[in-house]
Amino acid sequence: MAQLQAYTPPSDDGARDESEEVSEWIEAFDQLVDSRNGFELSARILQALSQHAYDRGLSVTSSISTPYVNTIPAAMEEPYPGNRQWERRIESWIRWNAMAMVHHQNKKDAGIGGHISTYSSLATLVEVGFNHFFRAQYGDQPGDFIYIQGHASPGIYARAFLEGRLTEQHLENFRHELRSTPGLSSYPHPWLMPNFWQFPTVSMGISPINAIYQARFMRYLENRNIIPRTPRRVWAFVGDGEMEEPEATGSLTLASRAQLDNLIFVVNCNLQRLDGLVRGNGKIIQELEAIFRGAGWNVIKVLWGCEWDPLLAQDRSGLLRKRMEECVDGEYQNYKVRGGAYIREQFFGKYPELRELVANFTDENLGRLRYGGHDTQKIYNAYKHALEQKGGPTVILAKTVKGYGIGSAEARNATHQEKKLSERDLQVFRARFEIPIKEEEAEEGAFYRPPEDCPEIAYLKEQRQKLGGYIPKRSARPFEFETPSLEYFAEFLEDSKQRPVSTTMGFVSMLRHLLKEPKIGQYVVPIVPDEARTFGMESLIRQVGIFASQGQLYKPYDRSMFLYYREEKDGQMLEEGITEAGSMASCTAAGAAYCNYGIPMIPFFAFYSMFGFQRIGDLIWAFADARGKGFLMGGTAGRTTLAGEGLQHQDGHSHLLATAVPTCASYDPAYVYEIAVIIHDGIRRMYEKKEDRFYYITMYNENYPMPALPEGSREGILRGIYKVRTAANGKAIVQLCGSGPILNEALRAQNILVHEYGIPADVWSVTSYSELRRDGLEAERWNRLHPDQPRKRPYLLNALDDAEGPIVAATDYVKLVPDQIAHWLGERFMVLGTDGFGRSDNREHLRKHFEVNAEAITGAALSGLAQVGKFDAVRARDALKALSIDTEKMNPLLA
Ligand SMILES: Cc1ncc(C[n+]2csc(CCOP(=O)(O)OP(=O)(O)O)c2C)c(N)n1
Ligand SMILES: [Mg+2]
Repeated sequence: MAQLQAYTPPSDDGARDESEEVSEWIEAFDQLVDSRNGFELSARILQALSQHAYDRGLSVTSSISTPYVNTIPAAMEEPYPGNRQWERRIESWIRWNAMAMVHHQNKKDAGIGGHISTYSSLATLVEVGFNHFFRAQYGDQPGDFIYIQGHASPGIYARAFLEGRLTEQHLENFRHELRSTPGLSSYPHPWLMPNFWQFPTVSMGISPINAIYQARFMRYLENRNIIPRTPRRVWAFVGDGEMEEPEATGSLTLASRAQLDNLIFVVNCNLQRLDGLVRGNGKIIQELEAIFRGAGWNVIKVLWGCEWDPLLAQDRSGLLRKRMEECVDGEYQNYKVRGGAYIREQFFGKYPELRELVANFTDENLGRLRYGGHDTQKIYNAYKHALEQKGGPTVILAKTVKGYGIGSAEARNATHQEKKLSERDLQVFRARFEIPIKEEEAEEGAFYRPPEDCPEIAYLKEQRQKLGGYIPKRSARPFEFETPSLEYFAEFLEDSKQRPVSTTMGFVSMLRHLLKEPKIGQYVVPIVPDEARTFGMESLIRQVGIFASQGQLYKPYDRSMFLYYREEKDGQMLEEGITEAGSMASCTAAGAAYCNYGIPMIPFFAFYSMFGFQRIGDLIWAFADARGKGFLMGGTAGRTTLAGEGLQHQDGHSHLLATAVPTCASYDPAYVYEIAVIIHDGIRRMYEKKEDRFYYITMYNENYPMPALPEGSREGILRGIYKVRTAANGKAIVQLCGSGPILNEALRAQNILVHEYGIPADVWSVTSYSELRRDGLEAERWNRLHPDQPRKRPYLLNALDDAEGPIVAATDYVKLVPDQIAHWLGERFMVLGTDGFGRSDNREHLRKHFEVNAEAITGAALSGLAQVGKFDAVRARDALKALSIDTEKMNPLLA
């Protein structure tokens, strides 16, 4: 793309002479550009000159941002292909209805919220897309993916209303989802509107990063021949304020590295966010341009509408460009708020030449000089150019006005929060956009429903038909899926023949095995954020290769070794580098592929458990909203099992965070066979039974011999609890529960209790406190709502049916994790957990410190028995001493 370079005269004396000389050079250059093949030739000459200047020692590093004008010069634009008059009307009606929807609802139900001004600034940007670019899925056309600014949802609903997809009742029930009549969710949520919204976008930053990884995942599927290569695009409409989120900019270079020319960002640069300007003292568009260009993106700035073209054409001296460049966003906001007379004085008036330039303009006309983001012609050309771009992603930085057209709220700092318009503003709006409704109706904020047979509606429908139908639309496409039988996992259900192994090692072997499964192996997507070696997954790199869009451009130094670092164009593994957020975005693309692509991809995202839910919880929440499926594998789990790493690494609470995600089933298995049973059933439920859920499974790096799957334990493993070792010397009078490697501590405590104190104890593996809790709550709810029916009993109580005595639960997680079931067990229940900051030491000392070792469990059991009179209290006190428990030491919570 050729850039129109503006000359900025230096401000010191002597500028005149110099400027004449510069003008001569520019004139000569213009002749070159206008000559035959002049475009390419002049670009090459410039490059050569710049190289030569560099060689001569001149400091001419190329600037990372370009002048503050449109990237596409007016002379290079193509005429607009649509019916501008009809499109303007359609857009105006949508604007009106979107505004009326929010206005209405807040009059009816004060405080219900909603947003007017985001869509007001975005309308033309999305309308040009809807009318001319966004392809829907139909027949064998796969359809584009559109991520829309969450706060613009009223506009998207208003368009669907004109299209006849939503009724007036829907609009009337915006943010009233829980009534008997159909309602609309506040923002794009596939969970709430599963046939409409495809992508959750409203938490700032989530949409940009997810869109990037979506585009990359599309290439992954194409390169692996799972889907055909098509011209499908990912469009992401994001806010300029939203670009401040680290997630929004954090993965930009991936898009250029992976050459994602299927990706288009449109940043709605209305210069404002919620509280005020994004960059009052600077220019957000220039800053974003530098960021995107630095990250290797093709940047198209759409700043000025057509009304500016003749002015720029007359600007031979470059003074207008200079003025545009020197104003900061705070000033641009002033111009929009204060109007034409102010613009004349403050913008053009700074230089007599510029004042002269607009001498023929009325103040009103000056006030109507539009920004590029409200000009269909400019937007169309930018989109067209983006589609033609090859070899990398494009961002369109479109300058707009926040609250465009909403009268006294336009461009004000408070515009984001505007919910209701004054009567005057409603009338101004109605007049400005020529809404064909009566004054009284306008006062009410009534919806405008155009006659079904008017040419505009026929046009709107026809344009969408040409592009394949209506969007957004989410349709879970049917897919065939057959879960391999549990026998396929047989080797993981066996014991390890006394060989000490970790659950992580077991999982990795299982994953390798699954990748070889003839039918579903191809759908498995291993994802790691630079943690493959941590989890012993190097062999996987060799087995299926790392996906690299360009393959391997170098000969790896370790090529001769068996486990060399293998990168492939069609590699199956996603090695994301150090970005849990990016990895989760990949997991999201893969985990929703069953719906978006109709392919049952099964992500296994393995990460350091401490850097999962805690760090990227919001992305996981959005994954759940998107009805994502798959497995999140929390490695190096547990606050005392991961030795040495200390405070920032030792995870004792991810299970607590996981339990709050409604569609997440979280498990803390102790044995490899437990993992096998859980993964096998998970695949069956998610992909064969089509349940919208996903799994969080922790895996540890402690090695111990793995036993074989005990008969009859499958249901207990899945539901959350089963007995692993019954007391050998009579009926147990105390119950010990353990999870993960802490189960071994419970088993050791069982031995101490029997050998030292003659106490029989049963030991239980609790694979999931949260599943037990959910089941318990479900039974409780049913009982509460059906007081006259026979009571349902939680699985937990059935499992513990005749279990006697105190129940001691020990976990490598915080006490609140087991506490999830305390509710049903009353005073019998005693919890040992790892509340507090992690410490650097070995497992033995960590478990002693956190009071979760076998000694602590034994001590708790004896104390509990003493409480109920089944053990002598003084003997219990002495036992604690004998077990080396320091009863006066500081609580590890704050130690
Ligand atoms: C992670 C997150 N933080 C805060 C918010 C609250 N919020 C909603 S909209 C908004 C401002 C958005 O500004 P911008 O991205 O520029 O969009 P605009 O409405 O100006 O188009 C904020 C802070 C949010 N939705 N998500
Ligand atoms: Mg903004």
